[in-house]
Amino acid sequence: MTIEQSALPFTRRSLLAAGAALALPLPAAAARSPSSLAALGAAKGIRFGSTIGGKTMADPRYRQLNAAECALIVPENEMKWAALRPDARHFDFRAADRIVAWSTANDIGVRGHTLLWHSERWMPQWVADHDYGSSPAIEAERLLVDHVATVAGRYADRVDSFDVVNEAIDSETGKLRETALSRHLGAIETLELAFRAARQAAPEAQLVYNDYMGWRSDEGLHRDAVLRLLEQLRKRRAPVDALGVQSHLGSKFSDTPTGLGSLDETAWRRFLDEVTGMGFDLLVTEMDVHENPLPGDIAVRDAQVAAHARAYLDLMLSYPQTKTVICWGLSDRYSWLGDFRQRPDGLPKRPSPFDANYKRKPFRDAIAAAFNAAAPR
Ligand code: 9MR
Repeated sequence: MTIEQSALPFTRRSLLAAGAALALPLPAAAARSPSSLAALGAAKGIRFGSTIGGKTMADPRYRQLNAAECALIVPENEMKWAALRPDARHFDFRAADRIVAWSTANDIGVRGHTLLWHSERWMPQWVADHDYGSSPAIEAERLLVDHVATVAGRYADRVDSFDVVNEAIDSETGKLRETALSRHLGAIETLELAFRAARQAAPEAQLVYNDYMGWRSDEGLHRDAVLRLLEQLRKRRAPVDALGVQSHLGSKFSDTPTGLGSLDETAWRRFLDEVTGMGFDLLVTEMDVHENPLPGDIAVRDAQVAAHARAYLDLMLSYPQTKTVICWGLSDRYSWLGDFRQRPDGLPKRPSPFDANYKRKPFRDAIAAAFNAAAPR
């Protein structure tokens, strides 16, 4: 197995060479019709996108759907440490390169996710087991800065927005998580370092803090903690441009058809007002609707998912700072939610804008309608 170790930036030419292995290209610009979500969003200054990678990258119909609807893609897993870093010395860029090459050939933008997932659980085990030596802070800093500089530098030509840090807060306690890196560097220092290294490696890119705080009433602790974190990062002059609002909507807790949870729109607007008041842009980075607590009947369920998504997008797009909307997958066939806490009635999940056979659902039309109703930005 060859492992790509080069830290050199990836040129367009090598990207295209890497993409030649796939049946490429689709005439994507032509494939995106004026009624595509990409075009409807673009008419208002909004970039619409979704994830690709793994099984979805291997499915030609999914790739085609993606190219037809999206102006932007995010590798679902392929730019995470767990995918790029077999160990402390090597990088394996093959899967990420294929996605970037495909997006280039199809005239689709790319977001990077994520330069640091600040959660021990989602980092490769070797990061915890690593020998940090007699000057552990220096070694932790070297490891982190080397990773961020190498990955952000490699893709700086093609990726104009990075989730630099993902999910740094424990939503149960509101505290910053502790990781192998932060044990040596300090938590806020670790995050600040990641942002500084990203700015240096990709000076033109939008740098984003990405998290899953949302508009449900039970998410107040998480919202407050995110605000405190953003304030701290601002105070330290860390180069953070925007907040990524993941937008995994719905409730994962209810096993009865009780609806999508109790919302606190006032608190949510207050939160967004504070974030934008500090000068941050907003992105919807991972939208889907976890519909376990909705009735099984497909027409009823799809209509409620769509209504929920529409209300949410109308609110988010009422902020001119929201210029990117990304779904975490386009088709029910592949959603991560399919593997996550089955519905109590055992029916297949329907959290995405297209069904398992790539047929558009009311959720897809709700996104289109929200774009049509949005003010230009
Ligand atoms: O959808 C992703 C799933 O395939 C991975 O197994 C998982 C762990 O890497 O991450 C999922 O994506 C997550 C994203 O990276 C961060 N926010 C929550 C997403 C859904 O769990």
